[in-house]
Amino acid sequence: MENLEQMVAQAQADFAAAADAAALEQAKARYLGKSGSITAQLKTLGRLDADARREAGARINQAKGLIEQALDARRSAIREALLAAQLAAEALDVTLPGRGVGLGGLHPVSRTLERIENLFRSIGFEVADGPEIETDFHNFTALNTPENHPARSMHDTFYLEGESEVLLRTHTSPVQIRSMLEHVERFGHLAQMPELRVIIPGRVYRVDSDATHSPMFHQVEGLWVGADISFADLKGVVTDFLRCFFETDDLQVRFRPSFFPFTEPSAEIDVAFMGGELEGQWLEIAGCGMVHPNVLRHGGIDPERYTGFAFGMGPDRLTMLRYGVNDLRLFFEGDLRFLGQFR
Ligand code: 2U9
Repeated sequence: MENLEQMVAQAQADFAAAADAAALEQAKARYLGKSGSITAQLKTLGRLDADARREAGARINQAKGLIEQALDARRSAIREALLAAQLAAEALDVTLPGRGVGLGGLHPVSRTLERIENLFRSIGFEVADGPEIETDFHNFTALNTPENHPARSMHDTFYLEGESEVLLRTHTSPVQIRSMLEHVERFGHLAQMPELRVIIPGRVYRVDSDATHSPMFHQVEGLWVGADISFADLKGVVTDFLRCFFETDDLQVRFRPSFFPFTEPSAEIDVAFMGGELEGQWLEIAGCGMVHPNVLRHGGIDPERYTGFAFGMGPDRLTMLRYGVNDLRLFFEGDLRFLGQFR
């Protein structure tokens, strides 16, 4: 009979060296399998007499017990090591703060539009909108644009394919024409028509594309028509609006004579800030004027009885000035590191 103690020691060493469950099962077979060495020992018992068999049987079974114990211990150790590795791999630090879903915010130009709308609403203006695909009449003719005016050319205006009278509006002014016509239809039969006060924010289109011009951009236009509306009203409303918009009473505003087909007289509006980087510099930010009598007539309003003022500005540029941004393209690149600062 082989040395059982050596066999047990060898089995314990083999089991300890088995790196995984499969290697351990192979090692087990060498001792406890059908042709394993312990099994072979048990087979020799039949050849012994009763006393010797009892004595040898007890010793072999004790060795077998020790080997089975070592096997179980190694099995548990391998299972535990496997579990520990799995837990380590899937480790989750539940004490870390959550990443959060992140709330969206309004685009800075949308914030400017909301701000302009709210300021004008507070002095009795309505906000209106209208179609971006317009007729030549509403976009040009009703606005006193001469037949041969360069703005009407295909170099400056997008026309719908095969159409000479249907185009993408080049300003929001056609909505003002529509507003006047609607207003007259509603109230024109009265002896004294109520005042019309409306602002129109929206997208406009021009054939123009370079670093500082986009073929689509935004405009906000305003119109106030009534029995006694003067250029003084225009100056007061626009100056108050600009001081509220930029949140400073120290803003200088000047009206510089200009020309537009749809207003007479017309002016460019310049502002100068009293502090900051742009201190004292005149910056052109809008255009305005008294609505031309021909334009009032196209809107169904009698220019002998009513007058009105109108103005137009670019909210993209106003947003740059309000937030001190010096590159227009930043607004339209969609970079959240930039846009996230305006929440
Ligand atoms: C009607 C009558 C008159 C709107 C006006 C301007 C002057 C003007 C520009 C400013 C910046 C366009 O976006 S911009 O480039 N606009 O200079 N707009 S008066 O006049 C109107 C509009 C409608 C019925």
